[in-house]
This record gives sequence, structure tokens and C-alpha cells, in this order.
Amino acid sequence: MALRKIFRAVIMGPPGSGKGTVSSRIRESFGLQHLSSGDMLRANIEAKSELGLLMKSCIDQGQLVPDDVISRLILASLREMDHSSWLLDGFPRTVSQAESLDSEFTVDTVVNLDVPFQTIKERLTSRWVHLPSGRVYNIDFNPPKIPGLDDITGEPLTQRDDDMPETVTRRLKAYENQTEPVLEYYRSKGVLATFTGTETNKIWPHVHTFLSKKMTQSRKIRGHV
Ligand code: G5P
Ligand code: MG
Repeated sequence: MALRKIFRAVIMGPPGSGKGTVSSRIRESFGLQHLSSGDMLRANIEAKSELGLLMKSCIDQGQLVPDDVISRLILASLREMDHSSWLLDGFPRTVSQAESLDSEFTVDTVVNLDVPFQTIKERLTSRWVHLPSGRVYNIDFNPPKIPGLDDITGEPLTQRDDDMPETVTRRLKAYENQTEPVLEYYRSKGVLATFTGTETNKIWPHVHTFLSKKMTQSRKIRGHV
């Protein structure tokens, strides 16, 4: 579906719930630009930028990076994407970040992936990523065509330093304490849509139907049917 009006969405869910996987499908189906806070931070680490080096220890320990740092980074990117439809993945992750976003942009909808923690732990230990693009693979679920290599570029895949089991446990704790309140924040604004399940392929058709309707409504409300 080609977008004719600006549509702005956020995808939320615990670490490993499939935000990156579902975001790729949303980008392909609806043409939204995908902005992942984790991918941006990892690109900074890879480039050995001052910010990346400062943030690396937070990320490796499974802690959130400071609100002001990530909000500045994301809002600057969103300002550059003026007049685009976008999908934010991994931001906002605290109520303070959600308030910063709200102060400049209106979010049309928030897709929340509700996946049990036990399912997540199993997935992350078999995840492989292509760092430059953020493409995500999984040995069981969506393996690369050639083991260890990215399907598109043929470049080597790596495992994330924060996918070690004890770090995953800390990331899930951070999610419960700091990110779950953001769900309530968006629920109270009437924009939260929750999709529960253990398999992305079963969740995805519901997300697709929901977003198709939402975008049609959004065009009607703005008088562009
Ligand atoms: P990130 O990078 O935002 P997380 O922890 O929120 O990291 P993550 O780990 O990237 O989320 P995801 O995107 O939700 O997970 O999930 P995914 O990559 O699509 O899927 C996980 C795995 O499961 C993949 O291997 C995929 O192929 C597989 N999979 C998907 N569906 C299925 C299925 O149905 N079945 C099976 N078997 N497998 C499946 O953030 C990283 C760190 O950056 C910092 C924090 O330190 C954070 O911990 N950070 C921030 N700090 C503060 N504020 C922010 N806003 C921050 N953003 C990032
Ligand atoms: Mg991700």
C-alpha cells in the first residue's frame, strides 16, 4: 500500500519480541521509514564515535542509555525526516522519552508486541545480525541463505554482545521497570494496540490488517480518501 499522507507509528515490545522483524515487514508493506534506536546506537559503537564508546558499557550491561542522550539523537533524526511517514522501533522506552517525542511529534498509533519472556530468551541466543543494515536472522526461524552471511550483501553476520543470557535477563528487568509504564502512557492516550502471541508469523497478519485500516482512517480524517 503506497502512503499518501504522513503516518507516524511506534513499535514496542520486550527485547526480542520481534520489533525488528515486524518493522521490516511494515516497511516493505506500507513504505514507512524505519528508525531503530538500537541500530543507531550500534552504528555509533561500530564507528567508534565518542557517543558510541560512552554508550557501549550501558548497552553491554543490559541497561538503558540516559534519556537525554537518546532523545537528542532520535529527535534530531526525526527532524531531518520532516514530512515523512515513519516507524520508531526501540524509542520511546521511558515515560520521559515519550514526553520528549510528544513535545514535537504526534504519534498516530503504537503497535505493542506482547510476547512471553520465556519465548524471548530462547530466541535471542540464536539471533545473528547484519550490523550495517540492522537485518536480523535466527538459526531456527529465519536462517540466512548461506550460514553466517547476510542475504543481500554477503557480508559476515555477528552476534550482539548484549544477547548473552544474563544480559538478556537484565534487559527484561529494565523493560518491566522502565518501559512498561510507557504502555500505560499510550493506553491513556487511546493509541495503543496490543498483539499477543508467541510466533511472529501468526501475529503479523493481525498487525497488517490493523495498520491497513488505521492508515485508511487517518487519510479519511485528514480528508484525503
Ligand atoms: P534494541 O536494539 O532496541 P531490544 O532489546 O529492544 O534491543 P531487540 O533485542 O532488538 O530489542 P526485537 O527487535 O524486538 O529485539 O526482536 P527481533 O530482533 O526482531 O527478533 C529477535 C530474534 O527472534 C531474531 O533472531 C528473530 O529472527 C527471531 N524471531 C522473530 N520472530 C520469531 C518467531 O516467531 N520465532 C522464532 N523462533 N524466532 C523469531 O536496544 C538495545 C539496547 O540499546 C539501548 C539499551 O541499552 C538496549 O538494551 N537502547 C536504549 N536505551 C535507552 N533508551 C532507548 N530508547 C534505547 N534504545 C536502545
Ligand atoms: Mg531490534
